[in-house]
Amino acid sequence: MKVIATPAHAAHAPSGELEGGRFVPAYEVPARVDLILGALEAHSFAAPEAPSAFGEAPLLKVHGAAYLRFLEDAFPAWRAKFGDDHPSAFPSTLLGRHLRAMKPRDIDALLGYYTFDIATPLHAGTYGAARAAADSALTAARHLHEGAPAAFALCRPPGHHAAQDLYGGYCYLNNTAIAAQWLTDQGRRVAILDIDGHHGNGTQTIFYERADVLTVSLHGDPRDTYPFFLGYADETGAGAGEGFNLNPPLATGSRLDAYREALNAAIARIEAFGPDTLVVALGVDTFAEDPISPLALIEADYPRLGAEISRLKRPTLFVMEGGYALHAVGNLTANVLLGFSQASS
Ligand code: SP5
Ligand code: ZN
Repeated sequence: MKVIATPAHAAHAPSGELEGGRFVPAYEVPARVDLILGALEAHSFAAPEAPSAFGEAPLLKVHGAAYLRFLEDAFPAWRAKFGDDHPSAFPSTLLGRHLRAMKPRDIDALLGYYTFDIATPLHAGTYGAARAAADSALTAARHLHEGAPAAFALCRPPGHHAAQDLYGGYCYLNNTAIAAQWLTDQGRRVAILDIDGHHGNGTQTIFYERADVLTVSLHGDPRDTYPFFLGYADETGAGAGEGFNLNPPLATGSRLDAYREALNAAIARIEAFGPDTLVVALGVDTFAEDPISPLALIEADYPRLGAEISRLKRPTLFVMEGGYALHAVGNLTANVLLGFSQASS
């Protein structure tokens, strides 16, 4: 399987995030990529290939131009306002209910205009790393389009919580959606299966009113789990997209038996959609020992996830999303890919 990765992710190195009203060590850290690369090497995957630069055009098919400019300029503006001893940009005000979506000039407020949480840090290197991650997803997508049966984009920062003009959940550019859109633009029929433990709210929102891309997300019950405000079973799409979004319900704490029921429903819906290409938003924060996981899968379950996905028998692009149990993230990720490859051959 082709693996696309780049050291450029390391420029995004959050020192911490806000949790429970306190500044705690960040969960989404550069070591995640190194650990996954180490596991891939140990399992004899081919050496990773660096991404090519695709420029802004494929990003603009998914994200707004003003949003991209904001991401690029936010940290310099933050630094200009607060100085060097404020290394993490976080908003102090969010655009909540009963307020007007007026775009503020103040950088502190502008962060709150473009995000939906206060736990996603923006740093000096964030935009460059996010661009490199999107390029990784696009490069892997191009391999698929050129005939590779499977490819893995080791993206960091992740992307599935980011919508057209919204960041959050450690995500800035939606790598999965950008790759899916690019493949669609090449004339392919794409289904997205999101197996990160959190709802892929950004991906859902981006394609919500479209029938040409199917979005399916398996995740912990949003009543208990981030992102809380989207990801319910009655979100089935809107307008032309009605019927083209699926969130099979999964109880908090689910193990493999319950998980596979939801996965089977997802696979049946994807089969009925009849895609020629599958994009998997691959998060491994479904792991019982993950520090922010709502689900309870164990290590032995991960090859089975890959094997189940291979039943669809489609060219498959895996795009890395979450997974924060540092002692296991490498093996869990490699095991999904191995399970897929072994069942495919
Ligand atoms: C890509 C991805 O997996 N993003 C996840 C973002 C979750 N952000 C909120 C984290 C809050 C963690 N609080 C849970 C505490 C349980 N000990
Ligand atoms: Zn997640």
